[in-house]
Amino acid sequence: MAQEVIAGLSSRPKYCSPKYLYDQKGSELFEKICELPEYYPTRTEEAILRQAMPEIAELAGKDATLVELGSGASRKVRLLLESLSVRCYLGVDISRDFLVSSTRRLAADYPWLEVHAACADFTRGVALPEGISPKRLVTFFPGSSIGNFTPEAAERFLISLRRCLPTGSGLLVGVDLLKDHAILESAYNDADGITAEFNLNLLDRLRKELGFDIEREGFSHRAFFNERQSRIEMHLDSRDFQVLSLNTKSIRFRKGESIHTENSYKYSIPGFQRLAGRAGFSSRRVWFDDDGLFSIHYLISSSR
Ligand code: AVI
Repeated sequence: MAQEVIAGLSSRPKYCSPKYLYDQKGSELFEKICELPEYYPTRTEEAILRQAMPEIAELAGKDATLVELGSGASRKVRLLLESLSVRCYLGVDISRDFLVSSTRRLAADYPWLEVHAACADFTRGVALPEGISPKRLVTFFPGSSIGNFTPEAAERFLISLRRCLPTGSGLLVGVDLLKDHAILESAYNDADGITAEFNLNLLDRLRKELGFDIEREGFSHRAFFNERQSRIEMHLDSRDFQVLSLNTKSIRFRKGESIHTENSYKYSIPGFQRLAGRAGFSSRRVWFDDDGLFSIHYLISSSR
């Protein structure tokens, strides 16, 4: 983490991988974001899932193994566990304590389910742990987390995922859709400032875990829609000129210079299907809400 963060802060423009937003506090703040009135993706995706469940169950078939990427609080997967015929569940998340407590709760609530947890950075690729060799595998990647990759990285990620899945495996993936910019921007600039807290928490983490002399008071949260790139960008803007130091390393900030902390790409349905197709996944079914806010795709991995 130290190496990656220093490399990001030493480059121009400065950036930090969004995966570092998710320590225990960051994961809790993200759960709060999901409840915000402005943050439409979570409730919209849940409503689509509920409606689509009979069809998803049919596509997934009997006795499936369900792998959830970025499982977080493992809330949405409960909808699947209650409607699909699932024998085995594997939650994968980078935030260890959060993962352990949420998969423990799942194991207690569904005693018939074989529950596994893997603390892993799935952005580096995915491999199934030993002992899991499913006949039918469905990977669940909700929340439009795929939008936090650049399209090129999303394609590479899907290719690496496909390579470790048996041919014909299902991928159920939530994808946020392009829409009115005002709706998008307010989802990342909520009135209660929870998204700002989530972003600024990264600085607390750099101070506590890496020993940076960095204070959140020196920065402010900024999020906007970049139309050309079709993405929301989240930044931490330096309020003034400042020099941060870590051991012998010093990092200078101009007033207004930012750390780019996250991209959240927004797709059209055909645009995402084309991307998935290039990665060797064919589209079986896509569901979306009446307002066209969010989509859920059921894709199948091919053999190539
Ligand atoms: C996890 N990910 C899909 C969220 C998003 O919308 O890009 C993270 C987030 N960042 C700010 N608000 C939510």
